[in-house]
Amino acid sequence: MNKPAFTTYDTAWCPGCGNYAILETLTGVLNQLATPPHQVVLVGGIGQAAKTNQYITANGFSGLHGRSLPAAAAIKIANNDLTVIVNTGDGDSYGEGGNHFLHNIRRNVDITHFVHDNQIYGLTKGQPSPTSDPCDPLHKAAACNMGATFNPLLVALAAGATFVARSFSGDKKHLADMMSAAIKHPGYALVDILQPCVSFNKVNTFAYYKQRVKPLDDRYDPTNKLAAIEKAMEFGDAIPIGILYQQATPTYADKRPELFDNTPLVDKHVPQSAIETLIKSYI
Ligand SMILES: Cc1ncc(C[n+]2csc(CCOP(=O)(O)OP(=O)(O)O)c2C)c(N)n1
Ligand code: SF4
Repeated sequence: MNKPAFTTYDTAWCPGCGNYAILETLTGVLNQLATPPHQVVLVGGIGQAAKTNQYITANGFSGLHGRSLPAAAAIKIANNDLTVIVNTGDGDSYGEGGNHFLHNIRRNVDITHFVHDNQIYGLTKGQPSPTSDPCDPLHKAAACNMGATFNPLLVALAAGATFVARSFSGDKKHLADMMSAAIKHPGYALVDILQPCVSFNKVNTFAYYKQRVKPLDDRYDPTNKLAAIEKAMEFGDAIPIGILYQQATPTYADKRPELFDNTPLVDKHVPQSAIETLIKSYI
């Protein structure tokens, strides 16, 4: 049997971490898609989830904390032939990278964003992240939000995202379906993946999510934005998983055809005189 194109390296994650299932599922999904590893770029910021790109045999780029999305968008704009996938945490995506999260959605560059959402900052040992549960007298976890908990799916919908989904690292079949659909979606695609952190989140555990996740039923219409907004507000005893919203909308490439003709930007010939004129215009 041929060796699969995408394989993994040893990781530095804790035994039992939800990130393992995400790594394994992503590797399987990439092997099923026809894109060869040299045309795939995995991007991360900083954090445990952000290390994913270091553990798969594809191109990788690690940005600053919170800066995975602008790097990913720039890579895609520079070379439209590449499949660009971000794997990073809830803190990196919605906290430090919150501003990029919002404005990247508006641009609708064709990149995929997998958020490993463990509802805490894992790498820095368990501080609350934007998605941590609200603090209440019965909350036993050290990490909880004194303010309002951030709802990433609702915010993504409000900002105009055209692919918004949730999955769970404990359901690999569901996760593979979501990942595959998100990568194929033209435009920015968000999958918020519930990912237990076994070392620092003792409340939102594997069993906690397993009990609560409920796949959307077959009658659910993912093109109905108002229904999606309603679904996105459900997060408690029942947590809906699946594609909450998907719509075909012009992408950044559709709106800037001069940048995305048959020759990727990175391969276009720019005469030296044009570069010199540009530099002189700044002096
Ligand atoms: C500008 C900046 N602020 C803070 C940090 C410290 N820091 C590193 S990772 C991290 C949070 C990671 O949490 P998350 O993105 O949820 O990923 P996880 O480790 O849980 O996968 C923080 C605060 C940093 N590296 N850079
Ligand atoms: S600290 Fe948590 S998120 Fe990080 S590797 Fe360990 S279990 Fe996973």
